[in-house]
Amino acid sequence: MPGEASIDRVARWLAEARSVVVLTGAGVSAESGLTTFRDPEEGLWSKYDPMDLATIEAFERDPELVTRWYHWRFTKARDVRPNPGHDALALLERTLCARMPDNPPPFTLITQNIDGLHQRAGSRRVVEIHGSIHRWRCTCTGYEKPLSEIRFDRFPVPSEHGGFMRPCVVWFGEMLPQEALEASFEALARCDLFFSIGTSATVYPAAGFIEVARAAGARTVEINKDPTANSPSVDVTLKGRSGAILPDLVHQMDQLARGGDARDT
Ligand code: BV8
Repeated sequence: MPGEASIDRVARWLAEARSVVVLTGAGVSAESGLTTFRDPEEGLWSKYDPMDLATIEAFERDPELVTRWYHWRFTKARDVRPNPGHDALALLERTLCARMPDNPPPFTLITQNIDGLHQRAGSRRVVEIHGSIHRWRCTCTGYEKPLSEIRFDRFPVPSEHGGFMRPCVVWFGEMLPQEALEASFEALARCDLFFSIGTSATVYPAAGFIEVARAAGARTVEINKDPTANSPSVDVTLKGRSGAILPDLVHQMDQLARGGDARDT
């Protein structure tokens, strides 16, 4: 865990902030039991690199393999639970939105994750910039269906229109959803506090969001168990597990907001 002084300093920033943007990556779901993009996969999938599978080329080359991978990732995400890091971010959203007017938006959660765990923890203001494994669409018509309506009795899954069903996720080389990009840049341009949590900051354009926030005058904080490309330039790095740091941080902010001293416990 990082030093109490660092957490207390960031808790004071949170208590003073008018508009907070949080960017999360696969590291936030790690403590729920989901492997990150750069940790080795388990078992059958250990010989594959997610960076190779998460591409339109891989799907066109071997739609069965890629469909099986996403079905395996979906079943993993379905069978795990949000962890205390997800819960703390949902509580932070509720606390800030209850305390402040909606303009500028008090809290925006931008996630690179497709697992839906933030929403299951109760987060509402979630921008899924890399899409969601819980929605699939026809490769011919683009017609979307919730995953609950997909029958995985054949791989790849045929669509009713002569194509296949694919997950509504953004593969490398594909454009991000325009609406999600616009929502992200609008929140970043107005924020005064930006968090990068559980992401290696290597995938663009998400990895560039911190610069947009900094240009808007925001203070920047990184929460990660390891150093990242962002570490040299953020204002504060809280080194450690997000599932441990976030609950403490939100608790300290709440203590301050109630007029107590951060470490009154
Ligand atoms: C695009 C969905 C237009 C699928 C994913 C500049 C601008 C724009 C694009 C590019 C550019 N330069 C290069 C590009 C192309 C490319 C890119 O960024 N490539 C990289 C490799 C250089 N970008 C794109 O293709 C994007 N498209 O911009 O279109 C375009 C296209 C081409 C060229 C120009 C423009 C689309 C990118 C989206 C790809 N889809 N996911 C799926 O999930 O299957 S990305 C994928 O990686 C996941 O979303 C994942 O979240 C994301 C990033 O990884 P992280 O989340 O950071 O996960 P990672 O494992 O890397 O790190 C985990 C971190 O957590 C680590 O630091 C670890 O230490 C930490 N951690 C672990 N446990 C914990 C923890 N921290 C705290 N607590 C813990 N307990």
